[in-house]
Amino acid sequence: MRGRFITLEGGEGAGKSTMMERVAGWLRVSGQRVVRTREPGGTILAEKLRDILLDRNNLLLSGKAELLLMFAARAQHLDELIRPALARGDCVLCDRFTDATWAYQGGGRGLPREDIAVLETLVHGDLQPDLTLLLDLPVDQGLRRASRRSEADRFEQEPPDFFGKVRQAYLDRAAADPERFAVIDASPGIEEVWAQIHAVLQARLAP
Ligand code: Z5A
Repeated sequence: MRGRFITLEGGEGAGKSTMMERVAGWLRVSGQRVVRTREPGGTILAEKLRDILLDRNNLLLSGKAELLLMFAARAQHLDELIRPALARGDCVLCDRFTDATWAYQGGGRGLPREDIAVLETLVHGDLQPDLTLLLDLPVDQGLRRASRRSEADRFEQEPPDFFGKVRQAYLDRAAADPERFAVIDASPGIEEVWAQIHAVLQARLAP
């Protein structure tokens, strides 16, 4: 039986990396082998594409090229890491996946939904995450947190309006598929956010 595929999503500074650690710990304690990974990236080749995508000097990268590079990285990631791990029965825990493309390239950049849908089908057919934890918080709060952490990458240089559209696109996707998504209020402190996620894991994944 294939392993579980779990993704974490959210805007800038939502706390995905912080919560990945705890989710991975919970899964291990509940007896699962866990493969932690991220997008764009997750394999040597896909991480090279990530470098191009996040490099703040690549200001001329077009929206269409950005979209294709996201899916190129994803195709490599799926073939080399995600699908083999799921086939072994491992649980794959991934920081962002195609919902991020719908949110950033679809919502933020306003690229055509039909183009994203075609690439999604081409690259992962009907493979979708079993559970997506969407960490939601107001844009200004997330940007403040992210700015404390590191130098802005190419996406983080976008105006607040861009991130407002990203947030809305995520919330729309979650509302359209409540069975897969769990929306987490990521605005309180770390322990409170974890308590919400822990409750979702217990309710949806506990043996
Ligand atoms: N992207 C895309 O456009 N299309 C796609 O298809 C995909 C991705 C897959 C990848 O960046 C970029 O690629 C991303 C979208 C785009 N845009 N950007 N930038 P990423 O995912 O690697 O980086 P990120 O989204 O910017 O992650 P982040 O800023 O590192 O956020 P995070 O992982 O969600 O947050 P964190 O590192 O856990 O926390 C940030 C800081 O806040 C840190 O100091 C924490 O200690 C603190 N923190 C965390 N939680 C809390 C709480 N609850 N209270 C207080 N402080 C907290």
